[in-house]
Parts: sequence; C-alpha cells; structure tokens
Amino acid sequence: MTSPDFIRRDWETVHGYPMVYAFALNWERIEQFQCRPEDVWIITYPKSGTTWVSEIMDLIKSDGSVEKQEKAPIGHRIPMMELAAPGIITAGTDLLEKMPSPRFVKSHLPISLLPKNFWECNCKIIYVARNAKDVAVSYYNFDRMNKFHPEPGTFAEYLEKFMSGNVAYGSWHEHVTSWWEKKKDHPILYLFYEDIKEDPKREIRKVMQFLGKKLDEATLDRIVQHTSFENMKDNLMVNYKSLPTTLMDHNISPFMRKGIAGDWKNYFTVAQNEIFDADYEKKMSGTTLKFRTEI
Ligand code: PPS
Repeated sequence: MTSPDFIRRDWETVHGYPMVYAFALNWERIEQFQCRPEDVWIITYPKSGTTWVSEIMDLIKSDGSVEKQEKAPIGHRIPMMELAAPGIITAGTDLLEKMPSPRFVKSHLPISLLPKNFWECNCKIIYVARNAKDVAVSYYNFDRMNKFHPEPGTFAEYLEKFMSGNVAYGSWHEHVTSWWEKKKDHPILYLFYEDIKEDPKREIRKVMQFLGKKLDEATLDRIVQHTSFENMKDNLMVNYKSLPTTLMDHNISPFMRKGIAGDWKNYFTVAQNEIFDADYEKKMSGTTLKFRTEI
C-alpha cells in the first residue's frame, strides 16, 4: 500500500469507535500487544497535553539530563502504541516490543480498546485531561494540519462532530469520565492540563513522586524551564516539525499552536457555547469530574 492511501481518509470504525484509518489496519497488533508490569503509560484523549507530560516524564526518568532527549524525537523515546502507517512510519507496537524495560508508553485509547492483557499488568498510568472546549479547538486545528485525518470542515461543522463523538477515539466525555472512574481501583495519576499550566512545578513534583523518583529543586526548575511552551515550540525533538509536510503541515497550523487555557473563546460563538454547555451538562451529569475552562 502506498502512502496516498492513508491521506485524508475517513475514520475507520474499530469496535464502535472512529479511528485513524492508517492505525485501524491490522488492529490485532493492539489486542495482542504484550504490556509489562514495569511499564508506565501516559494515556490521554488527544490534544490534552500528552507531548508536554511525556517530555516531563522522560526528563524525570533521566534525572533532568537532556542528553538523550536532544538526540531522539519523543515518538521514539515514548512510542505511541496504536500509531501505524505501513510503509511510512514504524508501528508503535514494533518500537515498543524492542524497547528495554522500564518502558514509557503513550496511548489515546479508550478503556474498551486496550490490549487484552492490559489490566493483568497493573501498570502505573498517568492520565492527562484538558477541558473539552480547548480540546475541541486544538483537535480542530490538528485535523486541519494532520493529513492522516479527514478534513474537519468549518469549525461549526467540526463542533457538531466533536459533540457527537464522531472524531478519532470517539467521545471526549466518555473518555475522561471512564478513566476517572478507573482511578478508584488502579494506580492512576489523573492530571489536568489547566493545573500544569497554572503551576508546572507543583504538577511535575506529583509526576516525580508517582514515578518514585527524588529530584532536587534545581533539577525540577530545569525541567519546568525545558518543558515551557516557548521552549517546546522550538524543540525539534518534540514539536513534530521533523515529519514531512505531506503528513503534517505546520504552515496550516503548527502542532505547538498556542499552548494556553481559554483559547476556545476565540472560536465559539455565543450560540455554539450555549448548545455545547447544554450538551455537556447532560453527558457529564453522572460524574464528580470537574474542569476549568480558563485559569
Ligand atoms: S496529541 O497529538 O494528542 O499527542 O497532542 P497533545 O500533545 O496531547 O496536545 C497538543 C496540545 O498541547 C499543547 N502543548 C503545550 N501547552 C503548554 N505547554 C507546553 N509545554 C505544551 N506542549 C504542547 C499544544 O500546543 C497543543 O495545544 P493547542 O491548544 O493546540 O496549542
């Protein structure tokens, strides 16, 4: 299969969830993926701060040293398990199989799509959530620039699809609430994008403690500095600019776009906001999970 076959293809359905067409091929590799008890997973609904927290985790693992981080893109240090595009990109499952333990694994999967032996491994999980309105805006712009996704249409059209869960990985509401529930009986550190934005050092310390590491204040300060939006935007190892423009076109919208909380206000009309809030209230009525849409 040649690369244009993956470009701007509509979602493929995997067990009821819309999925990136290129990832959906040979889904058995996901179901059969062998997790290891010493793995640490970073799981998110897309556009919630995955790359940010991944870089933080990797720097904590290497005691704040950036030597390895300057030589390898984030996708090779913390592979995304379900990523695949045969003939173009090495599948995440292939990269992970060859990696020595302890591995860090990235995924956007909802609970129902996890590998079969996932819960047996009882791995540590860091889940990062971001408010739905900013996720919708970030995801819309990502769909515009990421050629593995179908064209999103206008923002108004996109918002309808986002609310109905007709975007890759399905419903935001279901994702964040079901992972929140899982926290009750599994080792999950549940973080919020807005909290990291508000006080990165406080949240980085939580990640450090969860990973069982002890770093001094100066090292923590260096990690805060290295993972600021301004620094990550210019860092080729995390900003995805090394990918060809035929796959991701940063001239349409950069991957490291704005990195703020509250950008949704520049996109939502008053009417869209009212419809979104009403829909949100219905879908989130049964959960204790609360988000901040600005800080
Ligand atoms: S992906 O494709 O799902 O893995 O994307 P993900 O990394 O989860 O989310 C991308 C958004 O996170 C923003 N980002 C940051 N914000 C603040 N500080 C730092 N360091 C940072 N790094 C990434 C990125 O800009 C995307 O958000 P938007 O709102 O589009 O700018």
